[in-house]
Amino acid sequence: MACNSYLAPSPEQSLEAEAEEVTEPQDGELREASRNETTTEMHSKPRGQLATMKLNDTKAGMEGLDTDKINQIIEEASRGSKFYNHKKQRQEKIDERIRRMLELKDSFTPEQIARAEAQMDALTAHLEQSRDLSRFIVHVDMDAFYAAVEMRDRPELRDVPMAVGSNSMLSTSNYAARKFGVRAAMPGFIGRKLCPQLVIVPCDFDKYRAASQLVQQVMARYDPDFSMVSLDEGYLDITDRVATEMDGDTGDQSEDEVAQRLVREMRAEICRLTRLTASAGIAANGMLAKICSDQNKPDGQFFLPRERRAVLDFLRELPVRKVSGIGNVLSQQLAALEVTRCGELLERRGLVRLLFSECAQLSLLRAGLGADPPGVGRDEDSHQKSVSTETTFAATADPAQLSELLGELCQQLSEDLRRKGLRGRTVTLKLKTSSFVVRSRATTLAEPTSAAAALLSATRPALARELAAGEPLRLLGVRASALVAAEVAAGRRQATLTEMTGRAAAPRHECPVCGRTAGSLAELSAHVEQCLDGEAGGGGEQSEGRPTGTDDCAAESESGNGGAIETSGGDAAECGPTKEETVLSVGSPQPSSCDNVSEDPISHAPANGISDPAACVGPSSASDGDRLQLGNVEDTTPASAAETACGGPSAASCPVCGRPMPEELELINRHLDECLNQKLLSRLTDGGPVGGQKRPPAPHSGLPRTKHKRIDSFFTAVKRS
Ligand code: DCP
Ligand code: MG
Repeated sequence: MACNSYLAPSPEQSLEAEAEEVTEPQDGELREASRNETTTEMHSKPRGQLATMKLNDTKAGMEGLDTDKINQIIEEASRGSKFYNHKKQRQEKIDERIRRMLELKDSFTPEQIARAEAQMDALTAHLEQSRDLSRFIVHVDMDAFYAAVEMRDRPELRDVPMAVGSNSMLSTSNYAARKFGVRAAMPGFIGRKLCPQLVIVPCDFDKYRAASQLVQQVMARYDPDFSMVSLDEGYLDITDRVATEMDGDTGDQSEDEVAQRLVREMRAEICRLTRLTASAGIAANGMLAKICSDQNKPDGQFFLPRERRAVLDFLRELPVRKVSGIGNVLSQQLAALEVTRCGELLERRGLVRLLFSECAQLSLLRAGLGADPPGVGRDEDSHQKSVSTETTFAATADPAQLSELLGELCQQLSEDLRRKGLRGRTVTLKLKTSSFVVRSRATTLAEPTSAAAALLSATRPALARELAAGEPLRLLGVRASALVAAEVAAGRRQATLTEMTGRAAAPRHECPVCGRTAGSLAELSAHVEQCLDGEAGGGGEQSEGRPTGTDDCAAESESGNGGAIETSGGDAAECGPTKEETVLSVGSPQPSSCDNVSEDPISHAPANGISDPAACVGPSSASDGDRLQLGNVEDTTPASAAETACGGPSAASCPVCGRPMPEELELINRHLDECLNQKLLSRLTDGGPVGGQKRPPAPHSGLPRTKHKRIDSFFTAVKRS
């Protein structure tokens, strides 16, 4: 589809380009590097480089680059800057966390690992049983979106490497610039070091919003219930549309061929209407469709057959970084465990079980299996806890500029809320200072609103207070949470979003200790832990989210989205989120009238060990509990992961003893425990080695075996009567 000819000129062509003048960084980022500076050694990184600064070359258009050379230039260009110092501090914390993780890993006995694997196999069997391969889910993603809009409108930019943003931060780059290693979430001054002729143009959100509206018009024709997750990407379910076509005359085209043809037509229409190209992925669920839309970028599409075998084959060699939500930090942790490909997530599932939070375990398993519920886009909407928008800019303390920006953000948030038919009662101002400290200020209103003026008056005083402190800001964001449907808000009574989307009937999970209920298994298990430790105080009943105060830490640390879900971009958070988009903050906490300062996102890891609460992967993560109704699943059929991973049938038998398994996860876990203990006992009485080399028992870290056993034994969903 040759819609425009201005994508991806060769680097040679671009050498003739004239660099546009860009304002120097206002916060003195370009300082002379300190010669004596020591950098932290990291796993699998070139010597002396900060892993957290390494180029993420998994973005489309960045294949085959000399990453070592690029990383060296990035390192040299940024050393000594605030940006670099921030990254360095962050890397030290990541290193420390990985060091502790590896220490813990070395303390596990083979039996502990075998037990953990067996538990993951049971989870695998549940996921396999609920794997839905019946839908055609499409993920549409515009190519180099902001850059493509600028190139469309300014022909002189078409054949040169260019980026959109500022000398401090780039929002995106065109494909020509990507060949030099220039990409989104990179400071412009580093981009210029990589590509001296780089042209940087400022953002023009009105234009991007207008283009997005046109894209949405086209998408609506293929699925009226499509859902956008940012200005340039959205999900559709075209299953019904394909079925309708099949009822007509499609010649000898198969369902799969019809789906692909429809997507080609949709992309052509987008192109005609916007003069911009879109890429698309078609697969059985949103997680896979999103990965697929990146496969043939720019201006291409990729179809992944809706067959289990094909999905597993596709994922086996796929870099984990390609999975939405696996960002720099999590991928460093995984790399330390020798997991760089999705297939390895299945191979090392025992360690994943022992070392990561439950939310992350499940998400990583889903990523290895490609087994997500199909309706990702809509599912997110139905769980949606907040709507937000934010933008990064060159650091400034100019009150006029900042208040104008705040006005624009409130306007955009208002439009997003109205489009979704929602109003928010809690309005949060988020900001990042020039020294990368993230703060949020939340205000709870008397009435939920979607009005720009009300959003502005809720956030303006907080901004004024910040400005009085005098420190320049580099990011502003506004979030609406405590959402209600607009009709409900306007009517007689208030309903939660859950009620509005009909999810009130979903099973609740009852704590076996105190009898309170939680909205998801993840919440329940966190609660049970506290409850058993005698820590669960009052007021936590039927909590819908994590405690106040971790939202921004999640956004800062890994995902860029509250609730630890990155639905786009992949690593917007690497340099602080710069994506000007509507973020679906699924299952994220709802700050109420609080100020939250997050200077140290990493240190917010849960008390139960190493894992990062933000380390949830892909669109599925925050609603894990809701989606994995383990206690309600009938016909439990655990299979060995070896079988699962290599495509064998799911067996309803124990992966240890081969006998038929019970149906409830609680019973499965009990069976597995007994079974593994018996195996251990019989080996001991036979005098043989117990799973290889004998190790001393794990130190009392609070994380391994007993912990999981304790949590899992309560994994029973209790239907609310
Ligand atoms: N964006 C941003 N900051 C980021 C990432 C993205 O402001 N860190 C904005 C600019 C992008 C737009 O969001 O144009 C869409 O993001 P994508 O990740 O889809 O990137 P592009 O559309 O630019 O490129 P691609 O062709 O890889 O999709
Ligand atoms: Mg895009």
